[in-house]
Amino acid sequence: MSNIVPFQSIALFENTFRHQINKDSGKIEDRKFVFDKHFGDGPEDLPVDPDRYRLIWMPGCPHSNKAVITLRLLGLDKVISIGECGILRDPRGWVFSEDLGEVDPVLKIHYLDDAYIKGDPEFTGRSTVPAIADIKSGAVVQNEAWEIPKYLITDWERFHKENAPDLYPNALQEEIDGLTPVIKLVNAYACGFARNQESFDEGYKSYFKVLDQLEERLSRKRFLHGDFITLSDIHLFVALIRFHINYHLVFGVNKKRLEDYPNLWGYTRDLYQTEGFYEYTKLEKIKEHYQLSPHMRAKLGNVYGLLGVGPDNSKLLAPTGREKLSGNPKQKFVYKNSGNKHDDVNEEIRYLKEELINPIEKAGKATFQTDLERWAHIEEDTLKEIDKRLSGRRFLTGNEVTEADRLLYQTLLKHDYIYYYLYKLNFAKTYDYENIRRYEKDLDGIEAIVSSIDIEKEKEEAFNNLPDERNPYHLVFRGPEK
Ligand SMILES: N[C@@H](CCC(=O)N[C@@H](CS)C(=O)NCC(=O)O)C(=O)O
Repeated sequence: MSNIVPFQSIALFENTFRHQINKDSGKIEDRKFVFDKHFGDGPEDLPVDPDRYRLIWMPGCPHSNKAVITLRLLGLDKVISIGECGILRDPRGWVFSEDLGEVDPVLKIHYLDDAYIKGDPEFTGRSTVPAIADIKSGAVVQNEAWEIPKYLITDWERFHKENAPDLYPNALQEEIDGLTPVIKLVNAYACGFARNQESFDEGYKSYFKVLDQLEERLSRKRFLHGDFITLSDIHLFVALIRFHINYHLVFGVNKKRLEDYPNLWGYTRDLYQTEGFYEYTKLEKIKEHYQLSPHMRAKLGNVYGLLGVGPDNSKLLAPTGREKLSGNPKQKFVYKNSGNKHDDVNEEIRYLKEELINPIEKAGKATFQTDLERWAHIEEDTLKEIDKRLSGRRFLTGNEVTEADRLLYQTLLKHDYIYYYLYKLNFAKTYDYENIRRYEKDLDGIEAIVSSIDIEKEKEEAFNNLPDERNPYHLVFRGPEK
């Protein structure tokens, strides 16, 4: 996407903030957000229905980032789809500029604002991300940024993936809720958007005061509440990673860099290196959003639309050593006990069909990017879950080979030979998972299983059955080598 966008005047920028600026103090005040109903079973609640909602995010935005990380960690992308706005808004707000024809493929709108107006025809505020839209009506129904992650954890629990992490454990809820106002103080916008020196200085002081407190807290604990990642860490992470990439440079919170705080720096990297976090923390997009958005450029005086060259993000992947602070160094999450026994063959076949084969088929039919990502992630989750289970047992339901193993064996082969290539499900080969590899080798020695599938023939058919436009020269890939 081109970064050359019209430079908007500061007056236009101020106008878009009209509901947030207190004209007397020059400070940005909290707005009341219009769409803040709960999800639940009550008559006033938004129904907790699968396939009914679409979470709209914008990768630059910290609140969007935390909503999507939470959704992903819980495997809720199976029932709630994700739509993505481009990182540069125009005067009418967020645009689906990454999609074909710049139209969201599900809501069929160009501006997110149109979904806000469907939600409230009188709506005159700024349409913000994240926003959850009801696909049926096309209307935004929820946009409370600090609450969306919590709603996904609590109201949507019945749809969490198997063995989803417990991000808001009962025993910690009070502590987590108590820490939220502290995390809210990690607010670089107070400086970045300040309109006079006094409020800039006030914001600066309060920013580094809270960072000092958190630095100290994280010298004793791996994560904010101890050994495991919780909701609080998601809230803090999205603010710290932006401090590293942007706020220090362009918002003027420059007493220290994130790297100058050993604990906060290690902590941010520890989280960044966690699945669920890194896929949806798009570093380049974050950088471009803050530095090149017309309204930010106007405010920050980036007249020429230049982009800072740093920071060096390769450092984000270096080992952190923070596991030493944990009583459970190998585990970053605490899991709810799902109570699934997995010893019933029919139940196991149902599980494979629903959680593995169905997502694969949906991925194969995807016609737009966020849809492919969604089903690929679900397949990935299931393979990881199966890998975990196979660490404790020889076959799916125990020591005996069953129909379920036959189905899984065939699906794994097809994944590696066919779906990986034709459906672009290329996050891993099944043999990259240690326990699955052992399991496949084991089954390779069982004639009844091996003879149940001729994978070369299946592959040939899959390539040849593609419509002409998907395989214009009727080629069949020759690999992979067995
Ligand atoms: N609705 C949100 C606000 C979230 C928010 O401020 N999002 C920003 C992006 S990080 C936004 O969409 N701003 C609208 C704009 O810049 O036009 C809340 O509940 O706090």
